[in-house]
Amino acid sequence: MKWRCWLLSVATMLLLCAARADMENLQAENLNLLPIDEHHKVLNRGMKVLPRDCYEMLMASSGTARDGVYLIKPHDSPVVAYCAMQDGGWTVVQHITVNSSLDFDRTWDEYKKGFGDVTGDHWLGNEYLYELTRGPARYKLGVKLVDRDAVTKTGEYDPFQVEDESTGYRLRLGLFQGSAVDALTLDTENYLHDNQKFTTKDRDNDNYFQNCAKLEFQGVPGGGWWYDACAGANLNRRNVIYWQKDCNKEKLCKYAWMMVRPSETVKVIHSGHCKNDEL
Ligand SMILES: [Ca+2]
Repeated sequence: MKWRCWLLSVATMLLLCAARADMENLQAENLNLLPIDEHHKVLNRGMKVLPRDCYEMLMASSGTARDGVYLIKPHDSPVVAYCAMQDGGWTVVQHITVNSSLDFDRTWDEYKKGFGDVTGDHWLGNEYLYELTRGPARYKLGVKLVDRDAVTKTGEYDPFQVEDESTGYRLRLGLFQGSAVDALTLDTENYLHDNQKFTTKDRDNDNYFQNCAKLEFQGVPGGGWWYDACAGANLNRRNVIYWQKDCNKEKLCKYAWMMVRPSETVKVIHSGHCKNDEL
């Protein structure tokens, strides 16, 4: 009996040590975006040369990588991020659920380094948006909106760049295409988000006489965004996901995602047996 107890405790200790060593191996600059009990969810832990983004990870896996949390290395430091692999290797940089328990009313530094949980509602961080989109590869922004009837609309801006902190993480957007209506580069509401600096409750870079990030709707402030004076779209207001015509006070949306991917990606064409008249 004593032996059995001893063996059991040794086995337990070994297991604990192994688990701890495993945890210690997980190094990422933004581990605050992944609770410790979710560290096991990182799908490419132990990978020697980390991919720059989710698309590179998908390519490294010959297209077999599944959706989930990965370590990527957009610049000098590893970062945890959620990869939407089934949609083509997108690196998710924002996700919000309407009336989320996650507070999006945050400071400049919180928006800089990110907050939330990469497996759920979160903002990956302006610094990582800058690192991902700084080049040399050109990037595009994907937006996915799901309304309360589960109708999904999408849009892409190509190219997409967030400039560095000294410019106020200025937003640069190219041409739009998608099933949603462009709400960032059109000024139909007299608000133009393209080329704006980022504004938070403690750093007012917008074009309004007050701070747009502090303006409340039903008691909830706008949160950080590339405000004009103020918004034709804002995916960081917790109680109303706002995307001009597609998501607003009357037409409630339930979820939104923002994702990035290199823009010069080759579309895989599944070559079947084509009849001549189809060619
Ligand atoms: Ca202002």
